[in-house]
Amino acid sequence: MTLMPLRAAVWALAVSAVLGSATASAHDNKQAAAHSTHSDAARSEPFGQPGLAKKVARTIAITLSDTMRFTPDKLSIRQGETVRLRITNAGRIPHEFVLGTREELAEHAQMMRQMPGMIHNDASSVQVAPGKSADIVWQFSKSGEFLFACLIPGHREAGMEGSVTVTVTKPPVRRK
Ligand SMILES: [Cu+2]
Repeated sequence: MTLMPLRAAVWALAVSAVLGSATASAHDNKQAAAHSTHSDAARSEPFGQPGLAKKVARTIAITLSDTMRFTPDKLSIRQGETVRLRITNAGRIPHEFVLGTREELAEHAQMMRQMPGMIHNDASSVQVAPGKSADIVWQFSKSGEFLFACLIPGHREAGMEGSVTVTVTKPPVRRK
């Protein structure tokens, strides 16, 4: 359970930076924690790790819409592949893209309900303003089934969720 407090702290920092002082004061202690652990930001997650731009194998364009959908909403990735997710908000209201395990997203959604207006911005999540795009470069170093969702209250519930399948690829057969 060391993961969640750290992420909570990082997000609280982002919220403090964006919202007014009334909210910021409530997060001062977490803000300090976020500073002290900031160098951990590039660590690996159960669903992979931040990728290097020079290792990007392909770019996948994902559109976020006010109909509470991601297009596409299913991604297929080979284990080890580094991809650039180019996330475009085609709607008129803010949306976000948060990548994670099913369990993590459920916990994050709970936090969002407690802290409305919270902004997700770290290596595996981004909030995108209407008409804007943002990139996430991610290496899917672990196989499995993962999710992405918009955790703005009400959006995921309305269907704003997608899945990532990371498949193990066999090493190439070497012939002599
Ligand atoms: Cu949304």
